Amino acid sequence: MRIDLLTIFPGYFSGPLETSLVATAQADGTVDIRVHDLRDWTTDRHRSVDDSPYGGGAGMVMRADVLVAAAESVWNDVPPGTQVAPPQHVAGGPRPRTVLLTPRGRTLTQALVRELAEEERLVLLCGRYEGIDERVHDLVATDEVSVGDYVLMGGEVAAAAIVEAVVRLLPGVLGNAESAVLESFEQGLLEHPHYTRPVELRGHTVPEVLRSGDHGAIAAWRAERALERTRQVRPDLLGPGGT
Ligand code: 6GU
Repeated sequence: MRIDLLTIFPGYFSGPLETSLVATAQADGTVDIRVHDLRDWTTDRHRSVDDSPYGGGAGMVMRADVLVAAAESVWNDVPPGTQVAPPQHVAGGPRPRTVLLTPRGRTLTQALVRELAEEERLVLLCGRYEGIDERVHDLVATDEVSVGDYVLMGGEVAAAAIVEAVVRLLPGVLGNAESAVLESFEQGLLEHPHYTRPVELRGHTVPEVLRSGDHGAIAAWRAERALERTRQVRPDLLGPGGT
């Protein structure tokens, strides 16, 4: 898979992309991640990616002309400044899945992550400032995604979250194929508790059943604990009635 990140803070991604399994997945060719600086598509002396809003009001708005030009270049894999004709065109087929990260998007779920992980290419466009010119929504984004009901200063953290969630589903990234399936949410529940050694710590002991060797009893205990935890913390995952 190839992932292109469009941001005004390219340096932000050096940590997340150079760490752990995401770094390994790039090194072994499982994923090709490219970070682009949106300012490379500006044409004015100040390299402005934002401007004041029509109609007035506080704050700045990200410019559609810069974002559309950047998306067209990245879609077609051509350098900044290259004209794409006709506009909006993508050589060789439909535009890649292009996700605009914005608090007004639909909330990221594991179901959407699974869907995104099936794509050949992903383009993640990080919003900044108070808003984004509506024509970016019209002309560029195939999806608009938020990572929760709170407001960040920009979409970079959200894009990094998508990269992690998607890359871990790519073939060969997780050592144990099972662990991708058994994690929280893949079964619609939060995870059961985990324990490793020592068996006793400051008076807290590992539940007897986990040391019993009775795999049926262990599976039943885990299922119960997962359900109990989900009821307590995320009853919404259980649907109406809480079953
Ligand atoms: Cl994607 N962007 C911003 N700015 N805030 C958010 C978000 C995204 N998701 C949740 N809050």
